[in-house]
Amino acid sequence: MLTQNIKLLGIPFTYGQDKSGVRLAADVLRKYGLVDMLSELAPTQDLGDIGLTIPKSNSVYNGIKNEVESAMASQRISKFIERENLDESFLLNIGGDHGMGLGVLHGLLYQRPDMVVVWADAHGDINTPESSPSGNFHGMPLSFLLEGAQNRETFNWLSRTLPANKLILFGPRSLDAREKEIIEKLSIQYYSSAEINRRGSSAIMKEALNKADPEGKCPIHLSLDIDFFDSEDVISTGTRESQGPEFEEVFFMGRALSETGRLASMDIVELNPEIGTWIDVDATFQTAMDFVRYTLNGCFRDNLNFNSKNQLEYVQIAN
Ligand SMILES: [Mn+2]
Repeated sequence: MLTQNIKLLGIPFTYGQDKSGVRLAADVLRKYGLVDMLSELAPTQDLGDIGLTIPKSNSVYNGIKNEVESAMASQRISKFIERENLDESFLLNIGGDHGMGLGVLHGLLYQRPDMVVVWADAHGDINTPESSPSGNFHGMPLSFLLEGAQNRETFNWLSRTLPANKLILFGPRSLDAREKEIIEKLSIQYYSSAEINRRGSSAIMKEALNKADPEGKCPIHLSLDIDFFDSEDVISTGTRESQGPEFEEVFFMGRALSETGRLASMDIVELNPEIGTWIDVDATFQTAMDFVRYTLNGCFRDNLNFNSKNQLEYVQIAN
């Protein structure tokens, strides 16, 4: 499956953690020229930002902060993605915090039920509401996708789950004890940053994809939490962790995925322009731009006849 064009979607989801600056990331990337950059690679349509205007209550219910808001926003994201025609489109989602991952993947599973998910992150994001030390929803989206969580009243609209063998956890180095138990119980593929630095992203990714999809047929989704980068390399994000992958290994991961010809969607989340000095913010957003260009260039490198004047018309979504 080869995608022919790019759809860009901003998802200003902030309910998964305490810092509101993540809502601004998509617009900051647009100011950095993201749409023009994408348009040089393939016809690009900017779908605008999904309107997530439910006020944040900061109340805790059943172990989750902002449970009702998170559930409503997740459902809205899922519905939006279900209804979008993605037959020939690469979907690029800009967060928002990583709590948006539940709605994104639930929507994408409708379109691409056999997809493989690479979750590149300093953390596991696989806590259940019961196991989470913080109650922050951005540490839970994977547990909801794997187990369903339909038993929770606010999430009873969930109708799809991600098979555990289709998930690859790439780079976590800060796992809670209960998260390790869940990963072992479900036999989820898991590669630490230390292993990435020892063996290299490319070799590991080939092995991991081969295990998840031995026939090499399934579309791939990359969910990149910018805190996957080492805490020295990327500053403007909410939960930095040291001992991350070498800077270039992150890019090699992107290239290894694009070279399969099956990378069909990607999230970039947890960019926060309100954290750090302006120099930190600039470096962080430039790094995100570089990663997107490097990776998508690999996806669309065969698109030699593309002329950027073919750019699809800009459409502002109605909310
Ligand atoms: Mn994350």
